[in-house]
Amino acid sequence: MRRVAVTALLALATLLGLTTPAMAHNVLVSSDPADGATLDSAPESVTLTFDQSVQDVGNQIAVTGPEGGQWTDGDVQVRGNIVTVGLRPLGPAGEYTIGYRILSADGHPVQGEVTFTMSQAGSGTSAPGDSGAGQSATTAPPAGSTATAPTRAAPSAEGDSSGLPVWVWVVGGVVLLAAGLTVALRMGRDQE
Ligand SMILES: [Cu+2]
Repeated sequence: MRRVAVTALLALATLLGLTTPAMAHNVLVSSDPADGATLDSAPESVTLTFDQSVQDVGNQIAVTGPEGGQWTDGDVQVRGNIVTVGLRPLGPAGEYTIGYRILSADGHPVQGEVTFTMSQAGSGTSAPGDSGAGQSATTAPPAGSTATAPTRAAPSAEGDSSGLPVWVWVVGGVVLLAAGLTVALRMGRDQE
């Protein structure tokens, strides 16, 4: 009867072991500029480094200045786990917010923010027409929005798996374990 409990434990361990890496979203490891950095000269680009490869589909980085303008220049580039975007020459001193939304290796979008502060004003001006159609693609979407994600970035499989949150797997594992132990205990009692 011990063997049944051991089998149940092994099954649970296997289940968690196999599913945990596949379900883990990308995590931002570092950035340049670093989060919270104070700079006296403007960076020419933003680099975000993640712990896993980023899928090169529909990634967005928006850099919002202290007065609200947008400061990215050009398209977002992906190289493995590194995502970069160019910057216009920066303008006013103050806090800039790097908002990102990238497509995780597991197919889920991951978004977050990094801020840095310019201690001295530059001579640049923010991108014109912040509300224009051309700029909306580089503006960070509101939390929870999928409207701006390209359709390719939202395959039905993504919706399916995101509809099955981690707690379902955890509860499933616990139920499996409990069932295994119950069977093991019952069998033990029957034999004694
Ligand atoms: Cu995920």
